Amino acid sequence: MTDRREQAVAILRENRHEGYTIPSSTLYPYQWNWDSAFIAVGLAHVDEAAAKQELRTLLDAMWPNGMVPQIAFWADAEGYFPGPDEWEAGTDEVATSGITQPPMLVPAARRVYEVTSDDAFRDEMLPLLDQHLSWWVDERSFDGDTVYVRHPWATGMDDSPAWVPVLESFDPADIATNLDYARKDRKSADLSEQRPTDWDYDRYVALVRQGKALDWDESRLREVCPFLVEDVLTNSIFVRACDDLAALYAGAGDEAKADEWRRQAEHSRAGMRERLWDEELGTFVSYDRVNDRKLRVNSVAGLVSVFGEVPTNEQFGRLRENLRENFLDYDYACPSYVGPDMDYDRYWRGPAWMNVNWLLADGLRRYGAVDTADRIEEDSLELLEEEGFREYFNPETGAGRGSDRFSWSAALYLDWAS
Ligand code: 9WN
Repeated sequence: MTDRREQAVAILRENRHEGYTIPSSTLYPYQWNWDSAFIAVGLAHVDEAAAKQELRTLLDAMWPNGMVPQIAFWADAEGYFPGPDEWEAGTDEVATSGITQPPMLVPAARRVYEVTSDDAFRDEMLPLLDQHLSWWVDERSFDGDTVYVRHPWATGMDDSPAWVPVLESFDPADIATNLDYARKDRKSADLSEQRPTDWDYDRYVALVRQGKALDWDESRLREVCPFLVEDVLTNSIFVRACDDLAALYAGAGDEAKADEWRRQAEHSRAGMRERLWDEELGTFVSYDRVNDRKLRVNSVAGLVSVFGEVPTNEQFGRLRENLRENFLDYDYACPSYVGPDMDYDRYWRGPAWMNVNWLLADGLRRYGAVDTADRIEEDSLELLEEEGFREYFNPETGAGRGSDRFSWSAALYLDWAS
């Protein structure tokens, strides 16, 4: 075992609580949705039982309506805002946040199943994953094809420049009566430069307080929430999740269900190709349903559409050109965003993230773009070898940013290095 591999295993062990793994002991002390999915992918290489348990615990936090929350507050912890009191959401079993995150847990469950060949695990997962993806279709889709989210935190790319026009379209004071709060995430001067701005946070908090005031009632929020966005990243992962659920059903011999989810994947892909493609930028973009407009930003999120095999061959040609010209022109692949106001050090406004590189490399291989996928994986491994398991990295200098001993960076290292 290399030193780095041993360290990755140690970080996952350190960050492990009862049945789940926290993303970071300094910044994120609870269970997070898509973090647990990436963590399970890595754990499957070193501790199969823990990998399965990670996903079970996440699904234990699923709401009766099928929503899997962004955060599950299984145990008290200090140092994170907004905590359980701020959200006032959850189930009889566990307090949670009131929003979700990209349904990465389905591709992760398929991965864990493939590594473990545990049919009982697959059969236990199937109805739960089905319930979750059905929730997206029933509760979070205007047209039955693409799905929407109602908070920037739900996209996983919190301060992506794509959200700025939507966040500018409302006054936080119009949707929340009380806007007092204290951030807990800027634990050092460096972190202040690497985390979202106060302007962003004011809007994040206002959206949380609006949701809480309406008891997280989906139908009421659909009427009044100013942030209803068909996020390209969420949709790409959703499409892949439908395909992966279909594959799991097919393996279990349930052809009818497999067919149902294959059809959903095709339908959602078609909706994305029709509404989210931007020929000029050469990528897929997100869509603002409240103001009925494309959010035309060259974010790595659009490139991750390959993870769901969304681009047609023609679209892939353009997207690959865009990737090569605009995203691979840095020492380290792949910046999260390129364009005006790109900031190499600030969160989702420029830095490279390991989970996105992982999704992108996986998708590029599906299109046979092996060299590009290799370049992204090699850069990622180099960053992790040189800087350690940081949360994100400056794409020009490679300097580690954000939290250290970050779980999904450790987990995905184990996947790449095995
Ligand atoms: C809000 C846990 C999460 C990730 C997100 C990342 C960051 C949280 C925050 O950390 O968001 O969910 O407080 O900044 O943006 O992708 O899941 O690692």
